[in-house]
Amino acid sequence: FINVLEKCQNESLIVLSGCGTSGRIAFLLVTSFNEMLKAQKQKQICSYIIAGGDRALLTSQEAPEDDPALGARTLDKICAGKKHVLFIGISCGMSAPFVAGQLDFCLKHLDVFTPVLLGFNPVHMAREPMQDCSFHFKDVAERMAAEQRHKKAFVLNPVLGAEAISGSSRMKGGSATKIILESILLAGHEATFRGKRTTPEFCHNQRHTYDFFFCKSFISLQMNAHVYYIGWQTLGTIGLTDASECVPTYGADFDDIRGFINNGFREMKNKEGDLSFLGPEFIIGHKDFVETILPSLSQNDMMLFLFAVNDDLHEVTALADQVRRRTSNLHAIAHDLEKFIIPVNFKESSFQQRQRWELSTKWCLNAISTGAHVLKGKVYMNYMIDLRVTNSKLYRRAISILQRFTGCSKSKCERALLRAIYSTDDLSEDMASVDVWKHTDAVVPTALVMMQCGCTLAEARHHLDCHPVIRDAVSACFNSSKTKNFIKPLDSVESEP
Ligand code: S6P
Repeated sequence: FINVLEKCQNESLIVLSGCGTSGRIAFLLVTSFNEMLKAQKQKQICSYIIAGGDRALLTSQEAPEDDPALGARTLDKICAGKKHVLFIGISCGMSAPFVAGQLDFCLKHLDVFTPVLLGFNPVHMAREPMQDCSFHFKDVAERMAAEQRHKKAFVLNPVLGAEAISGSSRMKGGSATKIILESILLAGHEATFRGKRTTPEFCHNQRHTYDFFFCKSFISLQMNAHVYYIGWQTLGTIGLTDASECVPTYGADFDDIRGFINNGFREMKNKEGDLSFLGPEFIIGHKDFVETILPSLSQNDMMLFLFAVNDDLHEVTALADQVRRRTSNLHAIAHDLEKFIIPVNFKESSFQQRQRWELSTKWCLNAISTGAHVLKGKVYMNYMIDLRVTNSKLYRRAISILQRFTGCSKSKCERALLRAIYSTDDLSEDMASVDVWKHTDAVVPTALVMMQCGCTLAEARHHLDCHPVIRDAVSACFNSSKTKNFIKPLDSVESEP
């Protein structure tokens, strides 16, 4: 890192890249770090890549994650003309083909690139075969580890307790990614420009706020109302990120939980600029909120303001006044300077302070949206069974969830999943051979019910329709499957109370 910063800065670049949440964290870190460099009148030397481009900052774009060639091409393009590139590829599960393609590209051009892999699995557990590709993630990770011996490449893969066991990067590695890369960026910067070594100090978890907030947010979701995060500066980005993750992870609608940021895309400072023309999911400014959401805001909708004491508090108060006229269901995660007494030897810069606020806000929002979806019944026995099967990773995850609950073979589970995906009880041979994971319907619960009860697709769907809460539908299926024919013929099923 220091090497890249010290070299001629016009010829050097630091690139952070990832898919989904890993790409969103890359974006947040790069924009914040560049802002800090700009404030210090230094060259903004960092750049981010997110699979699927800037639209993936706000919406789930899981399919480009499967394309290693696209990853390599995108990296090649942004590094054109550079002589020294520090590339940090982030894949929490050490699985994303997009990132593997980039690391492979770097390994072939070690004269220019210093590749770093950040993930939370041991190298031997990195993902094996990849679709349409002559190499796979494990192979790339092993080549990285081999180059590490010569200090040509680096693998950062701490296995951090719960980081490795959750099914979603927002919980699995997003926070650790942020902590580790912030430490590296800041420590490298301090060492280069100030000649000192630093160890950033991290914040406390504001856990006491969680219970209250996620009960409130659950009530809103359960009543088919909404949760709105209204954030300022990077806290707005944290809100947007948390909201966008709920769609692929819980099969949520994009407007169940939504984020808004002051000044919209101007504040985001993303590469592709204003994307609001792409549709309602890309309407993100406070002004947009006031114009499009506020007039129909109800008492059941939950409002959560995210700001710090150094944000424009007049603006915060003015917006809060407007909201209060429509609902009293208004809450805030507000960061203040006074409340913490930080010992002298832990004195932090304003940049570090902001990082601490971002991290604690991320934890609060992850807990709030996770808690709300758990209470809403989107999780069964700790598994997020209502996931969207939109890429190869999620396709595999869906099959392994089916295996775990039914105890059936992989091929039997895959066939049930395909029946649900193609909406048919009669699978043809070629149905299994195309990119099936480009489907966005929530199909895992349907396949689970079909398998557990040995019923048809129509009967499984009817069973799910009778139980609007997914967890109840699956529990009922497992509790009753000992009783043969528990799913009654379609025309004799009574409606649920
Ligand atoms: C978010 C969700 C995905 C991942 C993405 C990258 O909660 O789990 O969007 O962020 O698939 O995963 P990874 O393991 O390569 O960082």
